Amino acid sequence: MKQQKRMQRRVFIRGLASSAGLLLAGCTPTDPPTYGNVLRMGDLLTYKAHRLLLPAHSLAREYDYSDISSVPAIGTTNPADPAKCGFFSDEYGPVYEQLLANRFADWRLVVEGSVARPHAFSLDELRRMPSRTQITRHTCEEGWSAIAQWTGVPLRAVLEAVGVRSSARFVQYFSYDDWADGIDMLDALHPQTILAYGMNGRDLPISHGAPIRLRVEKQLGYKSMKFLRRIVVTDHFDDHGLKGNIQNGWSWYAGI
Ligand SMILES: Nc1nc2c(c(=O)[nH]1)N[C@H]1C(S)=C(S)[C@@H](COP(=O)(O)O)O[C@H]1N2
Ligand SMILES: [Mo]
Repeated sequence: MKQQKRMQRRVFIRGLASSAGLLLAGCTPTDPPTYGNVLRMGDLLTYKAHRLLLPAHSLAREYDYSDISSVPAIGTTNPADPAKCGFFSDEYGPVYEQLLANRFADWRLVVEGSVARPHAFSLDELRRMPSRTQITRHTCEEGWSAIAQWTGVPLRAVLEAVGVRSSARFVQYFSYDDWADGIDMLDALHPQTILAYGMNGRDLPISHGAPIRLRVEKQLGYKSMKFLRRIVVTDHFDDHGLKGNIQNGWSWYAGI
């Protein structure tokens, strides 16, 4: 159903695309481009306005224990099961099933790209790093929001461990249901941007992205990718083509 809506929107967007291309000629090469997509031109303005006006690392509101509410599990709730997966991957679905069978002992988060020391982190390694716990509101683009407590390692600590090069501008991330997305370095280094392995004091449940999901508290819920597989630091923007959000009708920048 959702897939179908996205398709219709994509066709509409394509129709408008050619006329908008000219208007965007003024973008710099490192801006998140909108590829001449009229509906996405506002995103670039939002992005630029947020980056100009908001203090770089203003915190998303944090809540009290008593504010925690139930969080629906939506989108993919198990990448190994085509029936519970928005975009089941023939390549990574079976891999996830194996990892699940071994309780993620063999899971590794590859962190590579524009870094000095690429590394494949085990779950134990990440758990041994400094941790942060935060109670925040998850806001879904579909109109609901919910509050939960998340525990994990700040992405900043992981990036420091691999030694991000000074030319790096973006952090791209990939999941076992074969999504691809990215954030700029400002959001990547934000203190509340964490690789979460805990939710409400327990291990992150499968349906919410086990063993690790990203939490990007300054953007809408879909940027908080579940079932993380790989992270790539890049010097340039990447929209990830058909696997990314722009061509599926979603904003690349979804700041709130
Ligand atoms: N890998 C992956 N990450 C994902 C999704 C998904 O389907 N697959 N859905 C996104 C959307 S739209 C939302 S609102 C949240 C839902 O997280 P939850 O299931 O923990 O509520 O995850 C986001 N991250
Ligand atoms: Mo969402």
